[in-house]
Amino acid sequence: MTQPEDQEHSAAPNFQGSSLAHLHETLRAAAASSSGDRLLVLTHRGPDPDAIGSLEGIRFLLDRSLGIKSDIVTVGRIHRAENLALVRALKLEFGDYEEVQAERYFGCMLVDTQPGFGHTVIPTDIPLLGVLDHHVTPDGDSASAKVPHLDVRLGVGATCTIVWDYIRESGLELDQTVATALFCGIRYDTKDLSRNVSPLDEEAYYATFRRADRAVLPEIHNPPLPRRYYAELHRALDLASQHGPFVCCLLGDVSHPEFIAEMADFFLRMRGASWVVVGGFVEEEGEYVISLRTDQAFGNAYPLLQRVLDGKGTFGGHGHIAGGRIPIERAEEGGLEEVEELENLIRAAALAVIGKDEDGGAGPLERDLI
Ligand SMILES: [Mn+2]
Repeated sequence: MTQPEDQEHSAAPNFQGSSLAHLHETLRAAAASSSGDRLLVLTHRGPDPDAIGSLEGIRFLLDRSLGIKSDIVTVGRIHRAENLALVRALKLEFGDYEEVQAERYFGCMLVDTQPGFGHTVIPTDIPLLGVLDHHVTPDGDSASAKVPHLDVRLGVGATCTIVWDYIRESGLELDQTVATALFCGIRYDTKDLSRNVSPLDEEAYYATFRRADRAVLPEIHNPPLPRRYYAELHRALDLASQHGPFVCCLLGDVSHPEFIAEMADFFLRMRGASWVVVGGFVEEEGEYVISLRTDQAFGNAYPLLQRVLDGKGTFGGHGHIAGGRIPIERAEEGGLEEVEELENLIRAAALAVIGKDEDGGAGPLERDLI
């Protein structure tokens, strides 16, 4: 499976006319044959700005344009300071997945993820009616194909852009909170239009920025960091090693998955680095989480992660970003040995890509960062 980035993948799927009308018709038909009168909206575990913005945007669209009341519920705590600041600054409120009462809902929708991803849970007793996403459908995901309103646009940099496209089609004017949330999603998933960007992302970025609350943007961009963050950063710097164009940082235990993604972005900024693998075991979630990044010149991250994971766990990606998760069987007992073994396999597979053998011989020289 490859990661196409050409223009045709930026377009909405052919819903025989309007995407908005198709979504509306799908939801209306489901609501008519159910006793539930609300729609449940979900995303992946530990939502990032693109997920958070998409959730807010879709709630706004459903309410104001389609007259459908919805509830947003999230799974997994938000840890990253920037993401917490986004929720706090915009006073966003999400429900708890554990408290969902299925009978209240005629259906559910997923944004910024698909049913086959390991970091995504959906209730089994609520029909999944819609998916808006920009990731490659994971291998073996048969559930996505059955979703009545499936809008997956691989060439688009942010799910917020897709949501904005629906809002634009509806003719609604963005309110300030929704515009700010959507802008943040597009800004962080495309790194201010510098990666995975399509013309639609550009349009959405400027349109949402025009209406965004500029006073809160710096607060979200540079929030205060907890003390613990600096300790974790110290460990990451200690553990990272460089092998020519490749930087590897396998952290053992880590407090939350967003830190892994953040470190991947951070190490990719190093001069001379063109691809990066960062991984760590998140005990709370019972999974080993891995992030892979490539620079503009290096090419797509997805097939590279496929090689590094070598059939383990679930993974996905778009453009220069890819991520995967591997369940740790004995997570309750700390999973120590298992994590160590896994990290050895990941390191060996990644080093094989740059021509190093199992013992780390041949290929580019290994250097500690510090
Ligand atoms: Mn996204």
